Amino acid sequence: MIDGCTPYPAEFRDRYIRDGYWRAETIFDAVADSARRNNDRLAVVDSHRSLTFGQLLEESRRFRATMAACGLSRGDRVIIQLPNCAEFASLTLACFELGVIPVMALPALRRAELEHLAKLSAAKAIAIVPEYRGFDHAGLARELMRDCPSLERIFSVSAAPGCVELGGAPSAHAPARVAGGDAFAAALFLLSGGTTGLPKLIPRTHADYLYNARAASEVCGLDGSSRILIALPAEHNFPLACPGMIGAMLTGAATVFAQSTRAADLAATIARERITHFPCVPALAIALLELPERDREQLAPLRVITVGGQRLQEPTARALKLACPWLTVQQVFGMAEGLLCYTRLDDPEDIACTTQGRPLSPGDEIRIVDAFGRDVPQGEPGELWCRGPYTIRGYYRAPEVNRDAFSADGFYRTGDIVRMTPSGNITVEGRIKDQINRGGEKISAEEVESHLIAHPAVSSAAVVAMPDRTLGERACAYVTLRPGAALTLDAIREYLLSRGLARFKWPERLEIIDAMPLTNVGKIKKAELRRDLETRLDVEEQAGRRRDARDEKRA
Ligand code: OOB
Repeated sequence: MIDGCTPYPAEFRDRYIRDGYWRAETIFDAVADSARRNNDRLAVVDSHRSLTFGQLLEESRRFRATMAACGLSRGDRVIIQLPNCAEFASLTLACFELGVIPVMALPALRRAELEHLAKLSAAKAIAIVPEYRGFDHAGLARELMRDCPSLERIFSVSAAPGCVELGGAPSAHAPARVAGGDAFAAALFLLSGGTTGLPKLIPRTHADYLYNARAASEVCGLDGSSRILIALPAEHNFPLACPGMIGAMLTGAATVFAQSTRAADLAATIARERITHFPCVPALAIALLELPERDREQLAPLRVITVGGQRLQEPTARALKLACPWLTVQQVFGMAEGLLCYTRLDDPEDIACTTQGRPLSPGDEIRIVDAFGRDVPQGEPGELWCRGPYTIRGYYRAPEVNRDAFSADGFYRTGDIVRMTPSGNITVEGRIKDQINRGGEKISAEEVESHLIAHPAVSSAAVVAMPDRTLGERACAYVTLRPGAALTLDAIREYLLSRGLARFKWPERLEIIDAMPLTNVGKIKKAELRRDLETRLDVEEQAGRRRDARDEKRA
C-alpha cells in the first residue's frame, strides 16, 4: 500500500483470500493471460480502428515503454483524461503493468478539478488527446504543468507541442515484461461522486478490482462471444469494471467505444458492431425508447441493458421491456467506492423493473441504519452502510473525511437512503448526502457553492437539485446578493468558466432571494429551498399550460 491509503485489516484480508475473492494476481497479469488465450480475437474497437487482443498487448507495451523512458515507475501517478478510444484501453493496461497508478479523470473536467487532482495525487504526468469537443486539452495541460510542481510530462495520443507522443519512441529497449506487481496494492484511483468541497480519490487494489470485474462479468452474463458498448465516459467505475472494459478483457469479449451518446448514433453502433451488452444511465435508456420505431429494430443484437448510476423509474423499465421484448433489463446500483447491487438476469420482471438489485458478492455486508447508526426494522428506509471484498476502507489522503465517511468498524456510509424488500432486493429511496445526480454524473453541492461564494456579488449560496424528466436532476443555485449587487445565470456561468469548473456542474437555474432559510444553528435549510423550487416549477408549469391552451384557441 502506498502512503495515504487505508489498508484492509489483516483479519479481513486473510478472509478475502481464504474465501477466494482475492488472488495474488495483478490486473495486467490477468488480462495478459486472457489476451494470450484470445490472441487473434477482437479486443477493442473505436470509431477509427480496431485491435485484436494481441495488438492491444503490443500497443500497451509501446505505451509502457514511453512512460518508462520518461522516468515513470512503480507507484507513480498519471492522470488519464482521455475520451472513449482504443488508446484508453492500451494506456490503462500499460499503467497496470508498470505499476503506475492511473487517476481516472473525466474528459469533462477542467482546470479547477485537474489542478486539485494533480496536487492531491502528486501526479507526475497527465495523458490527454490534444483537442476534444472543441476544447484545447493540450493547452490546459501545459498550463497545469506550470502550476503543479509534480507534473513533469504530458502524454498525448497524437503529436502536439510540449507533449510526449504515446508509443512514439521505439520500444526495442523496453523489457518484454515487468515483473513483480503487488496484487494487494493500489492499482488505480477513481474519483468520488463528491459531497465535500473538492473531489476525493478512491484507491482500488488489483485484487479487489479484479474480483469486482470478474464477479460483475458473471452476473451480467459476459463471455467470449459478447460485445460491450462503452458510451459512458470510460474512466467511470461503471463502464470501466462493472463489468465494463476490464470485465470484457478478462472474458475475451470485445469492447466497443463510442463517443456520441445521441440515441440514433447509439442504435447505429449497436446494429453495426452487433453489441450484446450496454451499460447505461436512465437518461440514455429513455433516449433509446424515444427512437422512432424503425430505428429501434437496430437494437436487435442487444441482449442485456444494464441501467444504473441513478434511479431507473419503473415506467421506463417496463416501457423498455415492452419496446424490446428480446432484451433483459438489468438494474445496477453501485458506487466507485465499491459495493455493487444488481438484479439478476433470471429475476422475474417485477423485480428487475422495481428494485435496484442485491449485493454482487456473498462477501458483501450491508446494514440499513437510522441517524444513530442502529439497524432499522426490516422494510423500513434507512441509510445504507456497506463493507466487503471490493469496498474501500478510506479515501486517499483524507483522514478527516474518512472519520465521517466510514464507521469505526470499517463500513462505508453511502449517504443513500434505501429499503430492503421482502424479496431481499434493495430500492433506493433518496439520499442524505448533499449531491446532485445529473443523469448519473454526480455534482457536489458544496464544491459548486465554494465557487459561487467567491463571486463578488454573492453573499451566500446554496445549490439544490431540480427535478428533470430525462436527466433526473439538474443543479439550481439559490443566492443572496451583497447590497446593491446584481447577478444573472449567464454571469454565473461565465464566472464558473473563468474559474475552470467543469461545465456539467454549472447551475442551470438561478434564484435570487432576500435571505437564506436558516436552522437555529445557522445551517441553510436545503429541504426548504427544494420545496420552494418545487412550488416555483409547479406555478411555471401551470402558467405554461394556460399559455399553450390560449395559443391553441387562437390558432
Ligand atoms: C455509480 O457510481 P458513482 O460513484 O458515480 O455514484 C454512486 C452513487 C450512489 O451512492 C447512489 O447515490 C447513486 O450513485 N446511484 C444510484 C443508482 N446507482 C448509483 N441511485 C439510484 N439508483 C441506482 N441504480 O453511479 C455506479 C458505479 C458502478 C456501477 C453503477 C453505478
